[in-house]
Amino acid sequence: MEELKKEFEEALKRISNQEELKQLKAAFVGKKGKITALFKKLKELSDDEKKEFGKRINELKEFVEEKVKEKQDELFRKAKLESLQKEAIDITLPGRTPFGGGIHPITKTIMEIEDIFRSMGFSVEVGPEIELDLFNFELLNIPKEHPARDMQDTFYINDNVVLRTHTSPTQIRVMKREKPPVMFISPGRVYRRDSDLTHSPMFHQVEGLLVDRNVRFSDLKGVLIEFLRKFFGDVPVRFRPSYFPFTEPSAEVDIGCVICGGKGCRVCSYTGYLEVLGCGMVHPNVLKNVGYDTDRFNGFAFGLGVERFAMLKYGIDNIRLFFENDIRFLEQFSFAKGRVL
Ligand code: 2NL
Repeated sequence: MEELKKEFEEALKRISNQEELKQLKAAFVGKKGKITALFKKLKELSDDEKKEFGKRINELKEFVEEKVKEKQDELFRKAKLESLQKEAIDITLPGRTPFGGGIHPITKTIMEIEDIFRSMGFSVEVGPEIELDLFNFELLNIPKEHPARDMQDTFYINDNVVLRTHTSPTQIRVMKREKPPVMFISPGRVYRRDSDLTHSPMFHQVEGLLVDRNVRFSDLKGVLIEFLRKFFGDVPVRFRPSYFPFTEPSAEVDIGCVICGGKGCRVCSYTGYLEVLGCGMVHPNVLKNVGYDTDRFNGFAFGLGVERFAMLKYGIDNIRLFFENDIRFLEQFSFAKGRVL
């Protein structure tokens, strides 16, 4: 037994992992173990000897089991420590900057236009994109034979319902709801059956309307020149006579080309000017159609295309970029772009 104990202690010193320990344990106290074998020899002894030897074998067995348990704990602690050291991560490394999302350039442009007009006292009104033909055309003094009403140009839901082709019907709704004076802009999506390099079937407009007593064309000029200078900076502005069914007189507004500075380039077709707005004094028929008294009230209105404003402001040369949602385009408007957190 003393030899067995020494043999066990020597073997235990050489154990370096759980597998070896398991084998060692089996070799001594397992079913076919050396100590287990001693128990089988007990029956060859007398009763007194049995008692004495039985006790000592049991003590040896308990000793071995105790040492195995200690070794097991030691091996476990060692393995745990090793894996902790091996899997350690350096938490002092700076993290990668996540993309923070951003505001779409069209939304950004609408927000900026809204801010400028709010600063001048205009409020903001929105309306439905699915509209009555009555509000989209009829009450705006657009006659039945007008080309804009053609199936070729307008998305018809049925004879009386269309996808709005401009945001003017929202202005009709507000005027029918509120007594004059009114002073607001209406931004939003509009739809036309047009799709090529420079046209998208869905695009965005901002229209403005002011109705009050004694409104003059010079009021319209003052508001639009102030707006354009706030949006584009210090640029030349010029008004040219034009025609719209819902305004009389009507004008189109040009600014000096923001791409070439007026020298002439492809964007301004070598004219030095860019057309950016349509406007005019609200046609008396439109005011009458919403129940306004044209002896006491008149007004001005204007409309602009948001995509065009955004393209000129951010130097974008293709309208499709706004609608393709290519991440490489959009991330240039992301909050976190180029910023280290
Ligand atoms: C353009 C031209 C314009 C209006 C829109 C308007 C609205 C009402 C009454 C009268 Cl309710 N006029 N809107 C007036 C003149 C021009 O837009 O070139 N838009 C992109």
